Amino acid sequence: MDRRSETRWAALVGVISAAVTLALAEVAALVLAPASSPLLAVGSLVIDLVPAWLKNLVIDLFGTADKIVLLATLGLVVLVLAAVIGVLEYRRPPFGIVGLVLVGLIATLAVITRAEATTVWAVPTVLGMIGGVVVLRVAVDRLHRWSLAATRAAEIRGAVSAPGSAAAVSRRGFLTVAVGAAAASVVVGVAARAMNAGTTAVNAVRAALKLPAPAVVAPPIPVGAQLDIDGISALVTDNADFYRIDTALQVPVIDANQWKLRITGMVEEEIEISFEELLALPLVETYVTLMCVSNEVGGQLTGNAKWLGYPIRSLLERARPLSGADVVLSTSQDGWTATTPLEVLQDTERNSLLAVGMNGEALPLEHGFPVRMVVPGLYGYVSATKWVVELKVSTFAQESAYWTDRGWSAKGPVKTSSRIDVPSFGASIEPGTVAIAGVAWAQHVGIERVEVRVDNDPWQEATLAEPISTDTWRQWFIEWEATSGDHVLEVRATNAEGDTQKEERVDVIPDGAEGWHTVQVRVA
Ligand SMILES: Nc1nc2c(c(=O)[nH]1)N[C@H]1C(S)=C(S)[C@@H](COP(=O)(O)O)O[C@H]1N2
Ligand SMILES: [Mo]
Repeated sequence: MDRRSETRWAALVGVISAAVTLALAEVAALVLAPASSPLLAVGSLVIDLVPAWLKNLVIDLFGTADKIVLLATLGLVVLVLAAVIGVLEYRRPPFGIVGLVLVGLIATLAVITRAEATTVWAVPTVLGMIGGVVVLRVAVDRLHRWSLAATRAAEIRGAVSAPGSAAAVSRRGFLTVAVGAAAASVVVGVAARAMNAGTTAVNAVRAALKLPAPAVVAPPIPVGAQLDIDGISALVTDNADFYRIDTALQVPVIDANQWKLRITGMVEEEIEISFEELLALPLVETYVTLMCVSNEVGGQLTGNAKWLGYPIRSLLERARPLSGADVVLSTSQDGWTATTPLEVLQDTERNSLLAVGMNGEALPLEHGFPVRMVVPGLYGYVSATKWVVELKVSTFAQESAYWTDRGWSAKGPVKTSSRIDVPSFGASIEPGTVAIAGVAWAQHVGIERVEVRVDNDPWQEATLAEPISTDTWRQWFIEWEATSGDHVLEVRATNAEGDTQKEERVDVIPDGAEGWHTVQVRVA
């Protein structure tokens, strides 16, 4: 056997050992705790450690596919590391094993530093690592034997492929281990991963859940709020189409019957409330447009839904915040945090909800099942905590949160924005009467005016559809006589306080993008 094919086989052995490690860990995680799976824990650690600019870049480039990109990158890194470990163990034993143990220890560290982790969470990774070391050692031994026999056989010409020859026997010995380990780890690992991600049980609980009727029903959507224009954003976003942004590689799977929320910190009385108790309270239904601070001008990281929940201010009333408190630090099951101004949550004019329902169903798992926060007028990163389990009343001076630790502004009021939905960027259209249409929002303040400009002509005032409320986006349109040629369409909105969007582009960091959405079209 030549050196090159030896190296290739050794690299493959490394990859198989890694597969065994991961598969064993998945199986053990299945028994112990789904989130103790090392691959996801390392992924989550990477999410927490990458610098803010890189994270913003990834969200910018890949939007809601950011997690797939991360996992693919991680997979590639694992593949390369594994191949190197295989070759090392073959050429320079025991450095392959040393490498595998090192990587395993780093993964173990990643697992046990997760927010919900306990020390037993280390077990899957350590077990996997031991299995990987055994397979690595055995397979490398057999590869040596095969290589030796093959080289010897090559010296006695003709004997290479003779059945029963030493070369054939040792080759079979190697392949049995390699193929066996590879096949077993793929089958077992994939099955265990699927079951770990398995939200089956909780999905069943969710599907069986019957949400109570609201005590305060959302007023019916006004006639004329939804314009009949092809391509305009739906006034109410379907749950399936609703944007999703979070740091959770694996959606936290929470049994609603086990869920409780604690109100702690600077309060006269700490409170604990179960899901059942929450559902028994008089629930309020309200439309709120949610918005991500990472949304670029013209971006899609916003959606409007009908939420069902209990006003957070009423719970706070029970806990009685102490004077001097000015913030609520909310924490999710998986350790994500947000800081929300206390006065916003206590505002009697604003329905900040502990939400359990979204568009008539229980919250979808990826949107925070069983309970999340929804606060009109603030970006999601300072208010919309999904899978929420604790509200700590405190002070801004004492607390910081997930994104504010990473350079984003402590306060995050939504900025007045507008978006052209149709025609879409780069569209080719026929000359004649064309609708230019879209949505505009200034949550909790309201939209007063939307204007459109074509090719630097004077601004024209668009027709506004009826609003649902000041907490939701509002549709608008103008009719445009499109003439042949290339055109630039621009939009700007004015909120109910008379502030008009400024032209100057401002980046999303630290407190949200600014600028006019601009669309180029070609009229044929
Ligand atoms: N637990 C948790 N809640 C979270 C986040 C998160 O990463 N983890 N992201 C926040 C951000 S940045 C936004 S914009 C909204 C998005 O909510 P959605 O995914 O339901 O649209 O959730 C917020 N709540
Ligand atoms: Mo966000």
